[in-house]
Amino acid sequence: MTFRYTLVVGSKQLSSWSLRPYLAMRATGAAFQEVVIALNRTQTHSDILRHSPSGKVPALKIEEGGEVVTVFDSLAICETLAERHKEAGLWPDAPLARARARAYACEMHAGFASLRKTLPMQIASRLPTPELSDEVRQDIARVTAAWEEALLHHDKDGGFLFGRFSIADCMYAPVVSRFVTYDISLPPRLAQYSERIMALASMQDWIEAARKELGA
Ligand SMILES: N[C@@H](CCC(=O)N[C@@H](CS)C(=O)NCC(=O)O)C(=O)O
Repeated sequence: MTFRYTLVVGSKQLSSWSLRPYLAMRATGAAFQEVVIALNRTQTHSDILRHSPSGKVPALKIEEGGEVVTVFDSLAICETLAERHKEAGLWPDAPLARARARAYACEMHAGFASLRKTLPMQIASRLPTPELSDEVRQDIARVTAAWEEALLHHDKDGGFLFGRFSIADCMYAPVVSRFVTYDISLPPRLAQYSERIMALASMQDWIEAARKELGA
């Protein structure tokens, strides 16, 4: 059946939630149109509501068989893409690795509020490290411990958290970018992982678009 995708995202410099399904979409190789909504403007909310009933981006519109379905929420979009494009292998094949990868993705989706607040995504910028509270340090320690543990098991299989690039990597890619932006140093294995994520063609394209938003 033929289908058409439109991915609605927020400003690329800022919208960490939008980056996640964008990377998943790019990993499927499927064609898609993109609508970028500028965040932090007076009209942002009404602009988003024209596309997404949740009033939040990202949203994925799927036109198929005479129907248009809007999937909102980053993780729901990633899950939908994984199901519709099984060949992309967006979740690990092995059931136990898949279970762990899901736990990683959900932990990111639901948590790390202090880290997200103190180190907001500004993907095309390089900024001084701000004062880090104990809560932020705890978030950083938990993220880095989780990455270490996954990479220890799977590094040799492809260099991503669960070997092959997966939704777990999509979910953490904005955190990788925050560590780069705010110069948070990482141990060698994690620094290599960070370089691998930052070097993805999809990530580079997103960052280039963010630079253009800044007029750089
Ligand atoms: N849980 C949602 C969070 C989405 C979210 O908070 N998106 C922000 C942009 S990154 C947003 O749409 N903010 C609305 C606004 O700025 O008016 C998801 O995972 O997609």
